[in-house]
Amino acid sequence: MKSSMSIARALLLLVAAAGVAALAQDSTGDIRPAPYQVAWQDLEFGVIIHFSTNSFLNQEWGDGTANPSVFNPTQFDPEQWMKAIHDAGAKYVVLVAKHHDGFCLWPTEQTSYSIKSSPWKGGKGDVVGDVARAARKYGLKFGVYLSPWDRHEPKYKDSAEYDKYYNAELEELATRYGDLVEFWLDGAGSAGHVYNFPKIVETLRTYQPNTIVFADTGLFEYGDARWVGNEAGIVDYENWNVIDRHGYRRWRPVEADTPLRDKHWFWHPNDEASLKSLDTLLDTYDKTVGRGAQLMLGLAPDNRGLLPDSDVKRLEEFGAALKKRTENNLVLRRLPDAHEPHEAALDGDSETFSSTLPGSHQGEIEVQFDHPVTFDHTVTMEWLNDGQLVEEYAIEVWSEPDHAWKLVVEGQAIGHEKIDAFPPVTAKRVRLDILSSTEPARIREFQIYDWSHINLH
Ligand code: FUL
Repeated sequence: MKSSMSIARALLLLVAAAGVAALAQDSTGDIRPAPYQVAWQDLEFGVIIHFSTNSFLNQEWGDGTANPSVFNPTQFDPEQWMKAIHDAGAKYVVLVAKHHDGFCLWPTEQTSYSIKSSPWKGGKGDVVGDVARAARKYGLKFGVYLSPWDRHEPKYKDSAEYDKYYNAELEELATRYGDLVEFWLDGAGSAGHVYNFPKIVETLRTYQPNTIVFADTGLFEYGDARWVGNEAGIVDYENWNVIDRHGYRRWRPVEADTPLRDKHWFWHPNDEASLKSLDTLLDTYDKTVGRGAQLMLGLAPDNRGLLPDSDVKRLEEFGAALKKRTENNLVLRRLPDAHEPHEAALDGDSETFSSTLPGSHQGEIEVQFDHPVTFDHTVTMEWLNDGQLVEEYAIEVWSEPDHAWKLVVEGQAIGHEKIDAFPPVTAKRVRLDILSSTEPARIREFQIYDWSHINLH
């Protein structure tokens, strides 16, 4: 059964109109994603950019006393950043518009502690505007990080006064720079401070109804996506999109943020040794995107206002390697089957999906070849609009001598995408075995690769 998403959506509408219980909500929350959440999950890979007074002062956390005069990049060129980001294969950019030191990268009317007071472009510049424009020029979506913790602003001492200040800053960002793909609500440094988060989210939503609010679990109820819990770029658990906090269940996909230069979000001089290797980046990708999460890679323009050449080169290598890995999907060389029931899961097109039989909680998607193929990775994707339905699955190969299916790998969550790695196996028949799904499984893609034999360097 070949289903296209648009047909499926139309069917869903019919089902909804008929009031069928399939669309029921959990009594404590909606356990399916909102459309803007699945759209965001499809982006898979984004970057977060840290560039501020810290970039000129060799520090990670400014204390809010830096003189704005230090901010003076001589070769500021966000298009150079965007080209590298685009080449890496990332789809969105979050710019830190204000970090914990309180220095604002746009000409805000709320404080003079901003680029207006810097020598850069005679105080007439707008980093946020320039970066947003450059991102869109390269087809990248744009979002912002506005640190709640503010170590400069005197109003910070008074929660109610600071809430007004923060809301006014947020309103500027939410109204001046077009659609925001993501808004980072970072909890760092804020322990003990009381914020009016309902009001903050209300301000954002008034102008940006479809922005993904990223929040750590402390701010769970306000977020649309959650922090992975580390900055190492690893999802180290079964990744379910629905999580529970005190009986409050919500669809909260995970985003894993990790910097390109180990442990450094801002640029530091003489720091090339911390640049992550291509192998590390690929491993990070497999442990984030390959475990159903978003990867958010931290990039740090230097004090010239450029991404360092070494970082640009690494980003290009990363993008080229990711591309090369997807070039030889062995499934596309399978034997044709006129009655292929799962063509849509095998067509290499993640815009289509195939369902297991109505009413079923199990099912198989089999691929046959005319000669044995050797492979060591599979990529499996679920269509999530109706929820994360697969609870347990296996990849198996047919053993001719034993006349039986042999287990290659077994897992639980698939989610947006699951990359499975295993020692090379050789077989003429391979199958994805859905061992348990809450409703008929919807599989967007089942792909088979031999990655250990391609040169990614
Ligand atoms: C953290 C911050 O404290 C770091 O400086 C950085 O901005 C990182 C992305 O988030 O919470």
